Amino acid sequence: MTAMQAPGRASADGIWHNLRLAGSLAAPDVPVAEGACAALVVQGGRIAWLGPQEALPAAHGALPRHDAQGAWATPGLVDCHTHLVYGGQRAHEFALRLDGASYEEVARAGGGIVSSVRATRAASEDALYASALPRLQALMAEGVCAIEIKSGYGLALEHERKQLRVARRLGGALGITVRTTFLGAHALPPEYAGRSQDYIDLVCQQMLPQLAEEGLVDAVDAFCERIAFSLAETEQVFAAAQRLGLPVKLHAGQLSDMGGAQLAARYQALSCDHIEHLSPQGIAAMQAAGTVAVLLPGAYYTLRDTHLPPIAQLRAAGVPMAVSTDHNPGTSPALSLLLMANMACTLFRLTVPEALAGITRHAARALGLQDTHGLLAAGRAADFVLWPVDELAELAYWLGQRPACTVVRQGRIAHGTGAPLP
Ligand code: DI6
Ligand code: FE
Repeated sequence: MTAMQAPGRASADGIWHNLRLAGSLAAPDVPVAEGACAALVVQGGRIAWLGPQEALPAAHGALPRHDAQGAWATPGLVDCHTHLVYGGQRAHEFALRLDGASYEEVARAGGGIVSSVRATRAASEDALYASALPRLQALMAEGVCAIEIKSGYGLALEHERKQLRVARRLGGALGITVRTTFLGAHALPPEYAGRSQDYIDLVCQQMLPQLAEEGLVDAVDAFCERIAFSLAETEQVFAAAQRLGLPVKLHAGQLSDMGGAQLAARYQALSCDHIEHLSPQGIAAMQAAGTVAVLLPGAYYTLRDTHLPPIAQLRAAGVPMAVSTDHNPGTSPALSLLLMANMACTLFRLTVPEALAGITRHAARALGLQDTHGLLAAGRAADFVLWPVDELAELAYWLGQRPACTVVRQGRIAHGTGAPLP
């Protein structure tokens, strides 16, 4: 057994023993009873073996050992929907809404997304990087090992590029998997007022092809809503993405049901996000296309929404449900994925295993990372989190205090707030 090691120092190859596994977060062929004593072997930055401790193959016996001291192990958490890179903040809108203004009223009065666009355009790339860095670090301290970061506060080529470059830089600097999503069709920039089609042409014909060419785009998203873009405009963006071979996602049904889920499903969207307003036809289309439903309880809570997403129907249809922070300065200034898991349970009535699958397995799928992330399984990256809690349900239970954890990335202790772990 090794003594406590400093972050980043642990040898990558090794046996992590005396840990507990949740069945729903490990590969189905791992024969470990819920909470039984398990072991995990890391070799070459990957999980080489995972199973009941007593079945550990002798061949691995010589590797260094790390005693997890009975901690629960989960895959690295995945935050699959964020707008993490932006200028400024919008606390004044919070106050306006407390005074009775609605999100739509604030947006129509020149606040909302467009006010973050002004601040983002005014910020340098380095300033955007410096403001996003501690936000990402906060999420990572809680176990996030893969994250999606959208553009959409630039709304012009150079400013969308700036956001996406910052997202890539953050991934490189912090050693976390970052998936970038181009959200040029987030809102109509003020200089295109009354010329929505011209802006969509710009998005489809210039911004997206150019940014894709620069290797800055992993997926394409649009905001299909009465205060944003129509179904027909959204489809033009999807068609442009398809021409470039890029997967799509959609902000749909946040304020109203415009049929976005059916459109997204026709384009085999990775995910449909928000979906408080979603018809049975939308659910059926998502199920048939394998599109993930991304639930964003932080935005629901912040806007004091009362229209619940159709959880029971999604569950009955077998649509995978992910849970994410939707971190953004307007509707979800949330920097705790575990708090979102809590809210998904309390507000949306997800079960704890559903919420935990929502921030791991299904979130990975919403990013197209289902073969590498979100599950503890042999062959996958050795990204996992050790939680010295009595019950795994504590991850979704505590409010306003992070459970301690030790984050292991590529087999190395990346950081930890845990008790003297391994
Ligand atoms: N839906 C959201 O929740 C964020 N974007 C979107 O399309 C909010 C954007 C904002 O208000 O800044
Ligand atoms: Fe969003």
